[in-house]
Amino acid sequence: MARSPARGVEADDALTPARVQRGEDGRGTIASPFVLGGEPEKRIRPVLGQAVEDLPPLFDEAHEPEHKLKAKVAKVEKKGAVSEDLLREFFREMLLIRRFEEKVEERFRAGELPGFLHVAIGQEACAVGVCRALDEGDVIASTHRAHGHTLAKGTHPNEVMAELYGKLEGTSHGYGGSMHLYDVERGNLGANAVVGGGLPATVGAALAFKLRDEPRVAVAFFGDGATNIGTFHESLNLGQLWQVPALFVCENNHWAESTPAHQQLPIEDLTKRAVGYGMEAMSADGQDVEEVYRTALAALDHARERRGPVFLLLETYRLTGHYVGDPQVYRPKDELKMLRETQDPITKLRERLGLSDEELEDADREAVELVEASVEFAKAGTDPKPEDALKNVYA
Ligand SMILES: Cc1ncc(C[n+]2csc(CCOP(=O)(O)OP(=O)(O)O)c2C)c(N)n1
Ligand SMILES: [Mg+2]
Repeated sequence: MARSPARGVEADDALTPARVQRGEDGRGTIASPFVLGGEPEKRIRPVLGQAVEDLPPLFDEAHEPEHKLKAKVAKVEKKGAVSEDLLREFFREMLLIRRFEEKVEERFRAGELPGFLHVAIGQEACAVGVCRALDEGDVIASTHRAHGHTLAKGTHPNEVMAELYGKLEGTSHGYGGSMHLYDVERGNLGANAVVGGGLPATVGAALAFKLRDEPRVAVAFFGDGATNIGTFHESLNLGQLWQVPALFVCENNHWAESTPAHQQLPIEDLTKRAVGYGMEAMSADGQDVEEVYRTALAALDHARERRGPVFLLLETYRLTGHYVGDPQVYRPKDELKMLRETQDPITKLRERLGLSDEELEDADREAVELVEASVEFAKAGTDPKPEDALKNVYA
């Protein structure tokens, strides 16, 4: 673990600015990451512990320097007010995610999809509201409930579906499946089967942005249950100490598997989690995509302007089981029915926009066609060769 800054040195100063010396291809060294007043500060060790020159050379294409994340980072124009046109786009995206996940459930039950799947039906406004507020060059890390985040971050449904079918054409070339959807090219650092697993990677990415003086933000999605995990606390602690441009998005759906909030959380207001770290906290109604979008914009601005990381709490609802096939015996049936009737983010937006039946049918047709095409694409995909099973295993 990195040592604290030397006494008398502000945490912020200790990390500014990393004088990054890289060639065009992103290779090169990070020389003296902690340069205070132009002179290396000897009492402070590099966070990474070891100069890059000391590391063994990279040997595999999979470890290409910086991947493609160093792409375009400049933010040119600020997003304006939320127009009706933009909200209609959000509606189409949310509907696409919903139809995609319903299809995933259907195909899983039909025995076509291997593995273990979690859908985020009911949480679409969180994925779309946050991802649409991002700038090009921002990155996200997702959870075990990752389909919506992945689609909202720009991965084509064909690639996501192909991954669920275990095909080479999938986002992780069939090696990952639902809980390991990666798309580094589109700034997606991946889904995570390990609860809380995405947070440390997010802090790492945000630290890199800070050290390279890039105007980018790294975003971690995670659930209420994940706020009980060590990596959550370690990540908030170091993220705040180092003042990295990170956004910690808590999707509070009030359940962790079959455990309700009151059996796993000692506090109701999860923004208090951030208080212990002195971190800025914001919250929004996670069923209202406009509110999520607006709040995420403010939070991202805060982080991007180097005013520190933000904890963003989204109150949301899981309008389905924990996993596909979950009989939900632990949950009152009428509660679920009531939530479906009153807390569906897609119905809410439809009402907000006053969409006609015709407009709804039009959007629905588009979503269904894309989803059907993704299934066709996936089924026609290539099965990985058994002899390649260990190809990308490093340890
Ligand atoms: C480190 C770790 N502990 C436990 C699990 C088992 N597990 C999978 S999902 C889950 C619940 C997570 O709840 P939350 O973070 O609220 O996310 P949600 O499922 O509600 O989206 C648990 C405990 C795991 N995958 N990883
Ligand atoms: Mg939860």
